Amino acid sequence: MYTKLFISYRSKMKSLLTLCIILTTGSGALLAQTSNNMRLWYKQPAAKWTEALPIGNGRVGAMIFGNPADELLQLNESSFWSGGPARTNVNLNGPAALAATRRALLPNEDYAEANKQVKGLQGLYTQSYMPLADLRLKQELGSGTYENYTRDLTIDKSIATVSFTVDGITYKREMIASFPAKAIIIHLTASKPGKISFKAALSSQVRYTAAANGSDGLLLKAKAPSQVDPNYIGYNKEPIKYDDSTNCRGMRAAVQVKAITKGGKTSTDNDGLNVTNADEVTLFICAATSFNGFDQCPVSNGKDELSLCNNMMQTASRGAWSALLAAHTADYARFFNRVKFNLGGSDTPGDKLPTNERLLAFSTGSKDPGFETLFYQYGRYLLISASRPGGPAANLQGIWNKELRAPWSSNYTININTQMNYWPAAISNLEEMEYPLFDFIRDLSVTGKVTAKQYYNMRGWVAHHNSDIWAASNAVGDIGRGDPLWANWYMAAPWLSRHLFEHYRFTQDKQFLKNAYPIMKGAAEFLSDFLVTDKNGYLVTAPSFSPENDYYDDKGKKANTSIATTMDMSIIRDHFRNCIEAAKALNTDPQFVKMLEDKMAKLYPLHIGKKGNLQEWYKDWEDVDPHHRHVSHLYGLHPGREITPLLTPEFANAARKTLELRGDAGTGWSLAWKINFWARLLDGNHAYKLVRDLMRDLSVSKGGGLYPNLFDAHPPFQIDGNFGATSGMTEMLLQSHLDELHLLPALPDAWATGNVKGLKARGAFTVDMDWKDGKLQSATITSAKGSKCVVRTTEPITVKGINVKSVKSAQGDYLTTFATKAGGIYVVNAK
Ligand code: FUC
Repeated sequence: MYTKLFISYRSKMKSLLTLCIILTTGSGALLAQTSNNMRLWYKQPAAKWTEALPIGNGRVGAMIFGNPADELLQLNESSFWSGGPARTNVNLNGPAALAATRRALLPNEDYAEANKQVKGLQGLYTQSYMPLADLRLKQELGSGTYENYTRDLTIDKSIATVSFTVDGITYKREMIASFPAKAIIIHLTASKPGKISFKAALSSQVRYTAAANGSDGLLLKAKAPSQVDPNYIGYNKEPIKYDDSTNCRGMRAAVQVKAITKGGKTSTDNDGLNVTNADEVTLFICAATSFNGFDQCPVSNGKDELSLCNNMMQTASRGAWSALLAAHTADYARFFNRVKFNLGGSDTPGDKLPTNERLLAFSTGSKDPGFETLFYQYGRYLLISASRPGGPAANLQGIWNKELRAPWSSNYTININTQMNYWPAAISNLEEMEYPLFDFIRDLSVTGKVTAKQYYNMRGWVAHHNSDIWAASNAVGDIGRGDPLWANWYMAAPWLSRHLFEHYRFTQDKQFLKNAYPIMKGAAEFLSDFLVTDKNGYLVTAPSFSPENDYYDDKGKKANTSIATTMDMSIIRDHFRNCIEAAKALNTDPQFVKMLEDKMAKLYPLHIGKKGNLQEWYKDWEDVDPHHRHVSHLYGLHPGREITPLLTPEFANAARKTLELRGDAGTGWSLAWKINFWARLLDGNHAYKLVRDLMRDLSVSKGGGLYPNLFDAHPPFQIDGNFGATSGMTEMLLQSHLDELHLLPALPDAWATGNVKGLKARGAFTVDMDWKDGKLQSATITSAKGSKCVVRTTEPITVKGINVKSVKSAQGDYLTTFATKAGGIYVVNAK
């Protein structure tokens, strides 16, 4: 998967792997550390998929139902998608459609006509992320009546356990998705010898064959559809198609299962794999696909999934369970343990209640800070489990999907959702988990260059609101059948590129920036070609959208195609600024910088509307839906850095007004975004209200909320809300987007006392903090690269061993500046 582009993180991964091996040998200590609070647990098997528990190693994932006599592991492999490499040349009418759209918009502002013409810029829909297979274990359990049932997921070790007693015998299944072993492993035990007997069988919803593989295993061969229509498209008779020819559409996949037993015996027949009277069983599950890169034919030039899967199985199944578990835990804990977050105090009802009941109690008002920190860490668990270097980026459902036509194709929705997946990565000390996103951006910049040329006849690269593993970059909509409201938005390239620049800001890794810069520049080239001058001399975008909202135009008509929406202009300002800073850091491209600076000065500015809100559109039009889930015009507040109460108080007040008018309600990810917004407005109590709103059982919440397995509900399940919440909660504790370490910027009253360890700040700093009664007590700042450190606090501070002066800022809090050394550790205390 890697190309030469991001060499610097490849070499980092090598040292990381070495470290994992070292840790593996000494992992006993790690195993002893599980905190009681770091688990989800239940008293009954999952009746629904959203009650099942997710495990994953970034590539293979499973949803575990935990039924004693009929266990189900619903399996996924992250590269298993329908279709094949993105099609080009499907619509060569783009440049003409763009010209017609622009004629309608400028200077006549005929928005209805523009809405019609802009459809001419659409191409095909993206492909869909596929479910892979189901593994069922029908276990023989004497009388069958079970008691003492529990199932849990321990998120600081990444292990799921099911245990129960039947006829006085205690049975246990421990399950892991191991990154080092490249396998899902189930370890079955019983409290009496010879009592483990079950039949294992594999099946799939896609085309497949399943057969015995020797006397101790199974092999499933699957084929993905050549085409899957999005679930919101109903006009095709055959929404799921297969192609058995050698066309490059429809990858292959293989799944192997193998049992290693102590005692008893194994056999296979037409119905599956039989294990009889074993004392202990280790069951291995490996999977591979023929996916060979976004631009490679997965059929004739596909990877050899059968031998890949077989090799993985050979290696994994050589290991003993205890060693496999230790290696897995060490590998996982290496990432997970970097951040600790405690809110102290009483954690009633805490872990004593099963998670579904705990969620209900919390939804109706219980104070349970331990539940908040569990949910925070669950976001980190999910990111480590769904996104590992070398694999694809986490999609709308991470890697967990049970449906052939999943909601919104379980694809990459890049008008917020995919980006939100990665908001917690850098700040919550999981920078490596973002590498798959960087690979994806690189791929998208390749297809996006073709799209920029074919559809717009412009330089650089462009990407629209949807993509897939094939890095589709065109506007979707089936060449004119989609609604421009969502289909035609084209600002994903600069939005995604900000992740590249932010990675540099966090790590100060110049080599990474050097590799990323051409991609950032390509996105800026497209924008600079795209900008046109309006009648007042401003540089504007036309057409322009504000995902996925519409407005009433001057004639009172509903429209969505606009000119210079606030989101467009905010993204462009943000991206040009990032490019300028990147070029300066690399000491390169002075002419390009000059061109960007010139254009920056002429961009259509932010406006405050008649209601005191930040204007969303070119003019102060009314929204069709004033409570719309997208709050795109606040891009400059978050994830951008243009609007802040500290430096642009007027716009910050307008942003606040916008949020008040929009209201707090929303889909899961919308609530999550609002946590981040309120944190950036430095209003901890309002941010906390949104945390509580998001952490509600669906039976209590009216919009977004949580399922019993704490997956975020749009509804339906969409994982971005989990990640966006972890990001927002981090932003409440530490912000650094203004190149200063703002400690406890939005601490809510409910989090009056606590501590956090291991958060990351721009400038390559790691920050630990302790606070009491709402006030910072002490902090430890570790500097990796020796950057200048500016600390913002509400009270003056001292820095041990350094003579510093806390200067009262214009905003009334204190700024303390000091030089750091690479590797230096600085202890800060409140005066
Ligand atoms: C965007 C959002 C929807 C949903 C979808 C996957 O289109 O507007 O709410 O999250 O992505």
